[in-house]
Amino acid sequence: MSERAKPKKAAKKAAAEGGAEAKNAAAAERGAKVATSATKTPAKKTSPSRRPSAKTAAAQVTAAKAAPFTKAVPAKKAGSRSAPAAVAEAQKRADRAAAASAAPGGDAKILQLNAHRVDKLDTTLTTDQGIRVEDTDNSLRAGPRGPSLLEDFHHREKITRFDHERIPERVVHARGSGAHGYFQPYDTSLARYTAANFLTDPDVRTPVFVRFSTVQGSRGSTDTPRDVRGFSIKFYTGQGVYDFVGNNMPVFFIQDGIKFPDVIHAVKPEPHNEIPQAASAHDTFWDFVTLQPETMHHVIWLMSDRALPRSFRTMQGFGVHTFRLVAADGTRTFVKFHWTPLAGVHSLVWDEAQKISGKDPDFNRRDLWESIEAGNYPEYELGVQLIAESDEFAFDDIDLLDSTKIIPEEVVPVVPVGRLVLDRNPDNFFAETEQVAFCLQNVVPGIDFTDDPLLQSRLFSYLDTQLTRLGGPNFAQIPINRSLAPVRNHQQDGFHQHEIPLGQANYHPNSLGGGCPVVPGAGGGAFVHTPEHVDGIKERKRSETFADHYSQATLFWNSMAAWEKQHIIAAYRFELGKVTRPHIRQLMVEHLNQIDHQLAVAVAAGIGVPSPAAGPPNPGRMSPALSQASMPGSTGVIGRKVAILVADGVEAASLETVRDGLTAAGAVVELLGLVDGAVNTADGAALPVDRAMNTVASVLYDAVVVADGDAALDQLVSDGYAVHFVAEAYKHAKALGVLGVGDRLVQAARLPVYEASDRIAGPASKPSAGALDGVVFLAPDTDADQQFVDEMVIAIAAHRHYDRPVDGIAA
Ligand code: HDE
Repeated sequence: MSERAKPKKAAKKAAAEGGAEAKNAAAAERGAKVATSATKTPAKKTSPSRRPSAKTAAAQVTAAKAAPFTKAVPAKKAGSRSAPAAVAEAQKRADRAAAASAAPGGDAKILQLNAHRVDKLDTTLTTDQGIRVEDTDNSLRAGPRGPSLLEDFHHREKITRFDHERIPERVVHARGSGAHGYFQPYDTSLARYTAANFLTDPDVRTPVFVRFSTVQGSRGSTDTPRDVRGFSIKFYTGQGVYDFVGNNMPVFFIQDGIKFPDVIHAVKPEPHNEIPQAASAHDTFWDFVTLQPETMHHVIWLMSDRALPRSFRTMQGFGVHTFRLVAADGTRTFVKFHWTPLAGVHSLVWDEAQKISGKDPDFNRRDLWESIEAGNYPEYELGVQLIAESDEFAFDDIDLLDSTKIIPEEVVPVVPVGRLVLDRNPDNFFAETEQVAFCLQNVVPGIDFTDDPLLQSRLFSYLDTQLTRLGGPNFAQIPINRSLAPVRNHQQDGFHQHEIPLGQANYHPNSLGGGCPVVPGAGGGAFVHTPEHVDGIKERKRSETFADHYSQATLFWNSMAAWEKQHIIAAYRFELGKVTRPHIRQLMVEHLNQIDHQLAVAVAAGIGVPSPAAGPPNPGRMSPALSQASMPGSTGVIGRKVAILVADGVEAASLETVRDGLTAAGAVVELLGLVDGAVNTADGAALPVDRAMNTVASVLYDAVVVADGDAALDQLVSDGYAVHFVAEAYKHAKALGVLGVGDRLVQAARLPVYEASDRIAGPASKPSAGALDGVVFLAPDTDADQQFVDEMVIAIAAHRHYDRPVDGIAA
């Protein structure tokens, strides 16, 4: 809607309507036709089983934390801080207009982006000025062998544009992958706590853009380093843009943002030689860590499997800080945000992660892209931990403002409130994923900050960094960053201004512009900073309540399954084993001794450091929810990748039963031949393969099946690549399916599979179909059936089988 179209007394009118522009939220900018009310699409509740229902959880909170939640807060009278009904209604309409309609491709953000999409199909090559180009392969020259001429504007423009294609990469989180989707609350249960409509109206589907990232590496670095993962979500709500900028770990290295440049300098490649890329296993990181013990809790998370997500689909997201929810009546509640993937929380093993870095450095990015293309939409449940403001000091050992601490779920349950679905890949990496600008300060009414000193520092940093990265202050106009709610203010000019503001009045207050844009005031749906009494002495001092740096690291360690503990020990040994200064290793062992003596002893034994004397006693407290074992997921084998190894002479019947059965269960199954093309089956048919084995590797799959057929096995057992493929998959604890004489490959790989179980003494006594530590056999001369497929599904869905004795396997 043009400003010019407004009547002179627009100010009065807009005020009377409580922000008339809000009605046009989604269509505002370019007259795009958007339904003004969203299709009713109640969210399906898909909460993982371990989650309490909103009701029971609320009851638990009440019981655990007592009254404040349950106290009915008297509704304020008209004229108080709560928005007038008309404003609320207008806001609701704006939300719905901004929300996605149920039809794919019909959401408001897509419509907004459509206006910027450029299709090159059936077009003619032009310069940036629209002048048709005669020839783009030969520069203008004085004769075919003569010098190029300066007047060749097409040549110069083409080269100049190329010279300036790069923008500065993000100073952290440079490597990332993005996807579009939507968020939808399950019900109105949060309405008591927040005025943010997108969290409380189950009819509203809010379009989102999500970017996952690693922290340490450069833009072109591998997807699978040992690292924290970023989990950022831009919500295009009817109340404006809300940015959630979180990580896949619920705590952070430092307590005060002023230390951020230090921790990042320490972990990034070292300054003198720019080595190592995307890795924390080097002296400067561990030097910093050992001298800054507040890092200990986050570092043990970093040493855990959480730092090696199998997929962006299989990792959690956390807001890390305590934020606030603010209800329409002003009631404030502390909140911690959790995202839990429906596919479960699953990780790679470290050896695998390192190999993937070479075999497919785009592993996580590719997985996200391919999952969405295949319709296996990544899905996450939003859960909240709610703490009444009056309970701020109710936790003896946790300061809510300290981002190195969690609140265990057993103390305050996580209440499921909605779901996030990623269902569309970006059209263009640079335009969307690279240019998206997340800013922690982008909040909408109903969400507010706390005094967490880490959070406060971030409130400055994100806007500031975009100025350099995106070349000026107008980055919010870049299509991927544009709000769906109307943007009207007197900010102006600067690099890359895309709008043409009309009228004379570029200041407030004004009469020349009819007083517009109107300042709606607290009652007009505006964001109001939560009023809070502040009193303090100006000083550089950290609160005493931030002093404990070890007890939650101990809590995390105690909560791990045995295999998780083994992986953590191995990770410390690996990382510290790369540290060249003995005094740093020594000091780290002393810190570990504060966390758990056995952990310290185990790590010391691997890095040539003397075993420490007994440390402080471990109180043994646990939080079972911290273990990945508690989050197997509910989507079975959907999206899991399975390789079937084949060669000429393969028995087709069993193979096809297994392939079709696993595909029907949602797995992505690929036939790998020794070479590409097709293999001849035992009955003489040509069976196309998907890839040659040497173009991939077992590390790129979740499970491996060895096909049946004597002639096929003759070839597979004499091919080192095939033998290694199976051995490596077994070593990495993956499900293995062995059809008939496929067992010969298991034996060629010298897998200790038979010794591994009491149930089976040796190959001769194999059951006709049976799983053994994730290895499922089919007896020779038997056709695979549904039972075999079902057992494979169970074995694959379990993700990994860490009880296997794998130390002796050379792979
Ligand atoms: Fe960030 N962080 N951060 N961070 N952060 C950035 O902003 C910063 C912190 C996180 O996909 C930068 O746009 C400071 C915690 C993610 O584009 C920068 C501090 C958490 C992303 C910045 C922190 C995060 C960033 C660099 C300490 C988890 C990627 C590029 C006070 C809750 C966003 C950019 C994307 C990116 C600053 C700590 C998450 C420099 C100063 C804690 C997911 O502004």
